[in-house]
Amino acid sequence: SGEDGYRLWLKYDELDNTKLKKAYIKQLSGVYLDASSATGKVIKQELELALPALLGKPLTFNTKADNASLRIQLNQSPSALISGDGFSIQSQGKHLNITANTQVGLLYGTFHFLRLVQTEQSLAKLDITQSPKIQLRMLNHWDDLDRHTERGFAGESIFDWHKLPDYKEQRYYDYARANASIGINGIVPINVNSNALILSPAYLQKVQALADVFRPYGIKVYLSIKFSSPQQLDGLATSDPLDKQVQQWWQNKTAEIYKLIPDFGGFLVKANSEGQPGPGDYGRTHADGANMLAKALKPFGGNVLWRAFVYAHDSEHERSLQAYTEFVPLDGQFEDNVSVQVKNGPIDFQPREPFSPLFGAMPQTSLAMEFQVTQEYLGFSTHLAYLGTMYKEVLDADTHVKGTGSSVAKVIDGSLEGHSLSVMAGVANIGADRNWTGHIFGQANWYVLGRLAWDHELSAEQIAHEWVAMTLTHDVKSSEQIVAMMMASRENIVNYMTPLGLHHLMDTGHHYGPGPWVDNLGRADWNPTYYHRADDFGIGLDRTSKGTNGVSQYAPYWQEIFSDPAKTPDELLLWFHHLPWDYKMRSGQTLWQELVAHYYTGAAAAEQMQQDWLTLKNNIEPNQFNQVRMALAIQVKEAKWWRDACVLYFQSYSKMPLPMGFEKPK
Ligand code: GCW
Repeated sequence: SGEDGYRLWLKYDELDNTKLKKAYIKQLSGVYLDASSATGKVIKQELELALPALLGKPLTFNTKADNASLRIQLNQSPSALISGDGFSIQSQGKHLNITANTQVGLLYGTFHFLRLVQTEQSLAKLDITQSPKIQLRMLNHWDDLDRHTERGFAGESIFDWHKLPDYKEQRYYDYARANASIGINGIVPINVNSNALILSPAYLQKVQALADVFRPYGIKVYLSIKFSSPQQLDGLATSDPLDKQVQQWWQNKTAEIYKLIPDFGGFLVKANSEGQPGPGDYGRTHADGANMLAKALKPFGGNVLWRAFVYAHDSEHERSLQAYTEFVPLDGQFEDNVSVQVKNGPIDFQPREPFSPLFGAMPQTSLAMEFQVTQEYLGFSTHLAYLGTMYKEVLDADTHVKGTGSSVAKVIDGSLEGHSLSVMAGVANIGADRNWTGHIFGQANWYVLGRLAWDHELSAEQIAHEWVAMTLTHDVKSSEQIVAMMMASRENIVNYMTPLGLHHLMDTGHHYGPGPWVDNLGRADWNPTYYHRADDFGIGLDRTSKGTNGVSQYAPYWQEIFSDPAKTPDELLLWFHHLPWDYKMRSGQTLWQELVAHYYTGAAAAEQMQQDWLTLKNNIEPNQFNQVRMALAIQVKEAKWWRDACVLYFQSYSKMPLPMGFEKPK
């Protein structure tokens, strides 16, 4: 059918379950909604697009609520059972009522209702009430103004700044629909390695045009800003956050923005990290910088998202320690409209890292979660990695800072310390490719990010099932097979890239493919050898008190576990310990044997995934089938490349034979 993935999970192909379709048609004989608001119009459009297509029958709109079977209406007085843009979907006799306290809540309720139809759920006796667990659910694009996308593997940026503000691509609307359907309500269209130009009057008009497109979908625009903008744009002598003129400049600029965009979301800032300017240039702290912006935004209701991804060029601290050492002393100093945005792990979006020790360590500060959706270190858009399992692993991790049950999710959603500002952000994997994400399965990572930001208690598996049903197939056996593939996919990659807690073995700069031997880069902590420390004795980075003492940044509960190789979970063993090649593992095998086994298991699993996919040929649309088939062929080849490169390289230190059962790499 030429399906190329453009329609994402909003395909709305006619249901082939005729019995169910008949039941739906009966239950959905007429729709009542008030489409007078901009969001109301969007709801109506979506229903007009979706229901006739799904049901193969034109849709009737009723002018009176009494006659309609599906009724979409604001609560007459706000319901206390719902918070924010939450919604209810309830059966009432022959009616199905979608209610909310806000227009955007109605839009979310409508998308949830459509999801029930798309995933072929019964519409009888519904009693659903949902509110978002996290307030700001965001996508961060690392897109430059010239449409280059940093760490983007799906074509150039979807944002065409040249043609804005006058030319508004259909793609912007479809992007907004997709985001609204999963509850994403904030986007940052430009890179954190920012460009001061974005705050110039000409560009602000372009931003305004985007904000106008997104508003009816409940999506606010935020901007990454360059901390040196006052100097770069208007020739001020300094950008020192304690300078009165600089503060005034930001206040004026903020007022200028809100004149154009009354619901502007705020600023995202990467400061004093990887060459970006920041308050540190003037001997000021991150809190000084963030608070200056926060004060400018506060009168308008805007927020500052201040990133904790810092590692100073002159620091003596091991890189994974630096965010904590710089930020924890500032706890309590940030304005209440600031959230400190922390990457999920202490280094940089590796296939597996422990949770960042910052989570739980700044009780007086709102902490935002930054996940990476784009697969910078996970095989770009050619390797199939469903990241739902990884996000869940981090969200469910127990920090133990306030005893058992102090999960990272509770830190993020504000419930652990009583913060009202809560944020989850994903670094987008979206580009101008026809299928948006390069790999069809990359769409699932965009999807799961939004779904978990809405409700982090959903399981990765349940979300995968939804996505498969809406995107690929309703065939029960096939879906189960695909979901199983997805659920195992990230661990497979960990196995053939960085098993047992290894990390940062990727080749330099691009981060694609193996480079464990690289040891000649300008900074010690850019070199893979710095992290794996393979030598004649053994392998791994000692982060106990005898080593870098990274363990000291965790709660006592984890310190005890991570300090002892016998207690450290296998999957993080070499993150925390440097151990001899013949170290006895839980399995009874030596470390060397087990390391090799992981590499081989991972590569074999990639091959298995390819075999499994080929069996699905008749149940997947040919174009989607072929896209995935070709990507899997690349993945299989490259999984072996990873396996062989790493095993042979590490063998040059272990000097041990490959364990029985594993052939010599060809
Ligand atoms: O993961 C690293 C990337 C950089 C990125 C940086 C960051 C935007 O390699 O490309 O820059 O992190 O998160 O700021």
